[in-house]
Amino acid sequence: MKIVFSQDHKFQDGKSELIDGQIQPPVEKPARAEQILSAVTEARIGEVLAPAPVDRALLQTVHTPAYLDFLETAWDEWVAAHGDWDALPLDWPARTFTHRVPEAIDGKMGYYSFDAGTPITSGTWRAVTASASVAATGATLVADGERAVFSLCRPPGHHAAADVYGGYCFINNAAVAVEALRARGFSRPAIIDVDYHHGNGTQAIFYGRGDVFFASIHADPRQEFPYFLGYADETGDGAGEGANANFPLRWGTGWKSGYEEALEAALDRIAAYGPDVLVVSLGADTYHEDPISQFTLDTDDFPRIGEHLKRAGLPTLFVMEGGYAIDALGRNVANVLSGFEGA
Ligand code: SP5
Ligand code: ZN
Repeated sequence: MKIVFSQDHKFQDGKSELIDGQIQPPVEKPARAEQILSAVTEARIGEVLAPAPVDRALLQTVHTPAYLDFLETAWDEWVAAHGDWDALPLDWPARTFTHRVPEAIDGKMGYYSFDAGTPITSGTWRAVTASASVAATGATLVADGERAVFSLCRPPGHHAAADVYGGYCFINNAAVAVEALRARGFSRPAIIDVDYHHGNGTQAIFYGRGDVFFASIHADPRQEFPYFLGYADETGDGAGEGANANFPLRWGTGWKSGYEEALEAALDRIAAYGPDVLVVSLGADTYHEDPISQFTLDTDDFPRIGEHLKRAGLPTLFVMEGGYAIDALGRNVANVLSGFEGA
């Protein structure tokens, strides 16, 4: 399968994230994409193509104009206020507060974010628009008739909602891909999110709509980030009722202890929806050695994910999300893709 990749991912290279009460070097770093690229090249998954630039109009089918303006200008406003250091929010409009947009950059960052683990840097806007272009170009290739394409996106996207960033995500690449596919005539896209964390942003973007199905298999939000979305009783709203399916699993879940069963159940729900194209939010942070995650999949389990996805029998776009066990990340991702190709 063809691979879409942009070197511009490297412009998102933060100095710090707040994790476990400490300011630490970011878990989400450029070496991730480099490892994945070298592993898929070594595994001969397919030709690597550069993306075409993404249109602002396409981004605005997913995100609000005010949010995109904020992301584009946040770094300059932050530097003017505080100097040249990663921009991290510190205050949020929790219950009891208004939801006005303040003038101060710190207030705007709190308004538009949901965690302090996602630094805005000098290169964030360039990297996140490149990542979205990788997703959009992958969608174009699928619309042009490719059976499957891998959009090697970085930064990831599935935690980002219409006007909220967090979880290392700024622009929701999978949602951008869905809108690009819809613009090319697909009318019933389904998304399956196999990242370890719930795809809260993607769910929120499509929650009120019946024309896009969203299924997510992830760590139980009672135990795990993002904590406040991803429960099994979230089934969609209004026209979207029945078009959202969450499969939360407990810490420690492995292939035979719940993961395969949930994957089959999610794919059954997708088949019942009757989609015409599949977008896979592909995270490899389900791996047992992932430094921030608590599932127990092994390297040999990842091809099985690809095999199950292939059986859906749909044109398929893989969009890269999380995965932080840097030494095994590339192999685990390549294994999903080769499992898909071989099935
Ligand atoms: C795209 C993606 O995978 N984003 C994940 C963002 C997770 N951020 C919160 C991490 C909290 C980790 N807590 C456990 C740390 C173990 N020392
Ligand atoms: Zn994740």
